[in-house]
Amino acid sequence: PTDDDGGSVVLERRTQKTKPPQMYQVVMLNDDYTPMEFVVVVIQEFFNKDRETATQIMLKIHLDGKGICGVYSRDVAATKVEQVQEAARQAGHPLQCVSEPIE
Ligand code: NFA
Repeated sequence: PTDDDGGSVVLERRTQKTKPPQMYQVVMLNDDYTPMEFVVVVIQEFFNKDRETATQIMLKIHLDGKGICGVYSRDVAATKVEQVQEAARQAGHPLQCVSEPIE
């Protein structure tokens, strides 16, 4: 019996292996027809905001033409966009939102 480890070598990892994922903001767009109340409910429901925060975001979109509802990984952002589009379609409103990479 010796102290020999059989020659295996394990190098210490001194740098991070993975970079954080690219993040995507979900941007909602203003239109002239979707009711403000519908937008507030959608933002509360799909972006997990309280009513006060959802109202502030809705008003920002209404006044500026667009606004960020949240920031997520690519897949989650794409799902949020689909959920909003489906809810708007079902309700017969033209509400639109898009996902775009940040930085
Ligand atoms: N501009 C819409 C209205 O006056 C409200 C709205 C806000 C629509 C945010 C879409 C996004 N009824």
